[in-house]
Amino acid sequence: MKDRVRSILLSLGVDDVGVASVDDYRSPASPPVGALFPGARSLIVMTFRELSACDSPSPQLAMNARLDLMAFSRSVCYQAARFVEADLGARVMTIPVSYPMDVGDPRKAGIAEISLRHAAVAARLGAFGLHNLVVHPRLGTRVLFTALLTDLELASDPPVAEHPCTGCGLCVQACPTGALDQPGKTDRLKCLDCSQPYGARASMAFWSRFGEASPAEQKAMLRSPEYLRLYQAGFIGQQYVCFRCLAACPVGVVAGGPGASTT
Ligand code: B12
Ligand code: SF4
Ligand code: SF4
Repeated sequence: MKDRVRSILLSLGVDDVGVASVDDYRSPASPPVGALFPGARSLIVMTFRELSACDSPSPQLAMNARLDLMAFSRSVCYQAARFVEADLGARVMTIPVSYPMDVGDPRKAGIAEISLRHAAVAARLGAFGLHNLVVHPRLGTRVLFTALLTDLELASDPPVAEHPCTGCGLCVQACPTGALDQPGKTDRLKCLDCSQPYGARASMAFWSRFGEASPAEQKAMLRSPEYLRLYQAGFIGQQYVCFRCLAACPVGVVAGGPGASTT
């Protein structure tokens, strides 16, 4: 059964697939799986390789590749879910790359329904590196994850042979805001302000200043680069302008090509 699921997912374009029994998924900050899907037994975790556009000095091109990957992985995840329901007769829920999240509840700030890093570790697709991201032994850290939560009973995959993070520290040094300086913890707000500068916090700051400005100042504010960037984010959705911890990790990256190519 597991081999059949794996081979269908690989044929859809997933770069690697791992399976975890729900009992092996341990993410202390996340909600219990049973509260999301009573009767869930397994997580099928999909790995998608980032393009080398994450090396680009152009945030627009780097983000465009991320949007491509998010659209592709969403489509593949949905197709995989339909296969599991229709062909295997199981119940299934799809886990998104990031959004939607419960952004209105301050107790859940930065916490998704399922932590895909913990799911990937449970599915033996890699291990946490010094940058608190998961490093895949072959594809490195330039990967995103999605997952299916299902009531199919599947055993966890065997563990990865070696810890893929060498401890070189390049990822921590690459972070422009020191968000990774404390081992095992990402400073969420430092990272957010740097990597997603057109998100909710920036929007709130803009509109607070707008409310207190004179009519002439308001007119100027609506023609400012700051407003135009927030406006674009409003219809594109969240935009990352920093990929440095992810791009700095040498694991799985072959030097010497036009940009970096992965094995
Ligand atoms: C919210 C969120 C964020 C928040 C972080 C909030 C947080 N503390 O997790 C912010 C905006 C800061 C963020 C930033 C980034 N994110 Co983000 N994010 C998410 C999201 C949507 C939810 C994460 C979550 O639920 N966290 C809550 C719980 C799990 O966190 P936690 O228990 O506190 O665990 C943390 C620590 O305790 C530590 N940790 C836990 N156990 C262990 C064990 C060891 C040994 C170590 C060393 C550390 C460690 O690592 C965790 C990270 O802080 C996930 C998608 C998802 N559904 O999982 C993507 C996700 C984690 N993000 C991802 C990425 C790529 C990024 C960025 C590079 C941005 C970008 N340009 O893409 C940066 C990297 C920041 C970094 N180096 O940590 C990827 C990671 C892929 C990978 N290879 O691991 C994910 C999985 C998206 C995806 N679908 O692939 N993200
Ligand atoms: S995404 Fe950028 S700001 Fe956030 S932790 Fe990584 S390097 Fe630092
Ligand atoms: S850059 Fe070095 S320390 Fe950071 S995750 Fe990769 S191998 Fe580990």
